[in-house]
Amino acid sequence: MKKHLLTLALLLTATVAHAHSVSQSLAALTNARTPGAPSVGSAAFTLTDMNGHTVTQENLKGHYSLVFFGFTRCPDECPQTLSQLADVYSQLSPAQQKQLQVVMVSVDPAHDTPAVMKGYMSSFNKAFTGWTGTQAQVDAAAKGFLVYHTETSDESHGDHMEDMKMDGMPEITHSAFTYFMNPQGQFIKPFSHEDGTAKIAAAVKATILTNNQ
Ligand SMILES: [Cu+2]
Repeated sequence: MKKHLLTLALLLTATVAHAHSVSQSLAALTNARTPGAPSVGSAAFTLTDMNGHTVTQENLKGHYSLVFFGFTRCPDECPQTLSQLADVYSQLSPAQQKQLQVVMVSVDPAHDTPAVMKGYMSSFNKAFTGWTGTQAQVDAAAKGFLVYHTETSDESHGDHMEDMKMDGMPEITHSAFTYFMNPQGQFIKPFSHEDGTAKIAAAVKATILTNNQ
C-alpha cells in the first residue's frame, strides 16, 4: 500500500480531530504574513487544470480564490468541505461569484487525473475547478501553501487515520483548511470547516465588497 502522508498542519482550532492532520502552528501562518517572511501561496507552482491546461501562480490573480488541498477518494473532509464551499458560493451574488474561483488541488495526483478532477468538482458546482499534476508538481504547490508532507507508516498521525486504511486507498493526511486568496494572489486568511457556512460566506462577501469600493 502506498504510504504517502501529506501532513499539513494548522492548529487554529483546538477542537480539530479530523482524518486530516492539522498541526501547522498558528505562528507559522502569522509569520507567513509578516514582511520579509515567505507568504502562503506566493511560491511559484505549475499544475494542470481539469481541462488539461497548464496553470501557475498567475492563475490566482485577477480574482479572489478559495484554495483547498484534497483528493477525490477522500471519504470525509474533502466532500464535506466542498459541499460547504458550494453552499458558500450559492450565497454570493452572480457578480460576486464572477470574482471568486474555487479550486481544489489534488494531493493524490496518481489517481486524480484532470478527467477525474473534472467529474468530481463538477458534482459540487459547475464553476468549481480542480488542479493536479505530477507528484513533484503537487508537492511543490503544497509546500508553497505550507502544506508539509512526510512519508511515514507510523501510527503517530492521529486516531482517525484508521478510518482511511481501506484496501487500495492511499493514506493521505492533508490540510483541512481552505486558503482565501486576494486578486493579487496573496493569502488573506484560512477558513476551517468549523467556521461554518454562514461565517465563511459573510467573510468572503465582506472582503469582496470592501475591495470594490
Ligand atoms: Cu480530504
